[in-house]
Amino acid sequence: MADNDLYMVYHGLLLPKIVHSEESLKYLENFQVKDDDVFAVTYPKSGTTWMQEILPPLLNGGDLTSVETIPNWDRAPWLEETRAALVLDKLPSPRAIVSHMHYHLMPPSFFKSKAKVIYVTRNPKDVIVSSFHFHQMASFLEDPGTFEEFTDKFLSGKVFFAKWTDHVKSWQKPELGDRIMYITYEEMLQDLRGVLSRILKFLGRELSAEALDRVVDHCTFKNMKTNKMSNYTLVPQEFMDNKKSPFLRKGIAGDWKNYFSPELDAKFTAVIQEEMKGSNIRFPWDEE
Ligand code: PPS
Repeated sequence: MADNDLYMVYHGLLLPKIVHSEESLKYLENFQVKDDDVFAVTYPKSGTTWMQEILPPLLNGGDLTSVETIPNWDRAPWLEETRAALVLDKLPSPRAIVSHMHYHLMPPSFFKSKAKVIYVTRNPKDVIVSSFHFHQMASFLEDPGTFEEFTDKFLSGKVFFAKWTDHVKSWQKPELGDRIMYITYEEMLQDLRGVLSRILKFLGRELSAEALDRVVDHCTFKNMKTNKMSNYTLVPQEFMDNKKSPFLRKGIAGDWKNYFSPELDAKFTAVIQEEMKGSNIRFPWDEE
């Protein structure tokens, strides 16, 4: 059972009460999406903070001021969180907005708008390792227990934002046409500049080669880790204890191999494969 003191339930999703409330979800439901809004949608631990670093400079001609002076949660706010009502209406357009929402829980105005979406996926095995450490360092999340216990919760969807497979499948929406672009965390690791060029093209924007180089350099793991506006060290230790596990922890692909026994790997893979059956989505990690 999930801890009622820590989580609220919204349309079947467990949401941490520290940043979600009845009011924040009403705000989401009534939110007026603008045609030039750009959303980065992710299942938690798939590259949200990275996109909060990438999108603002791509949308404002390469200016790094906002990523150097404004915390990530105010620079590209979560649509569903309590900060949204305080900052989103004041953000200059085009706005970068992030969300962990499943597709059908987006506000009605989203479906009528032309707003674009960048959907970022990460190997669920690395997602769960990242999430396991996050649950250990964040006092507003349930104690994850052992890695095996946490895997069971993850696979049964008894974690914040529910099942990874449901989230990913919910955003496979051909009707969104050229409003949506799919990228993976792993592609960003392999060729950040290439992915940023693709994002610029998708958004119909351009940057000089030098400006793009500066953004790419700023968004490397090494540089983000030392950026106070993005590494969560501004959050009091009682809420996030970066000494237990830094929020920007390892920033690599394949760390799951250090946590999964062969048996756990077989079980995890079988459940994910079964639930993804018939979805026609192929990910780079499926071949591993
Ligand atoms: S959250 O809580 O949903 O907002 O978390 P999210 O930001 O989606 O995911 C956190 C993981 O993303 C890693 N990260 C990066 N990896 C590589 N390069 C860059 N620049 C980068 N920025 C964030 C972060 O380290 C978390 O992954 P782990 O595996 O825990 O290191």
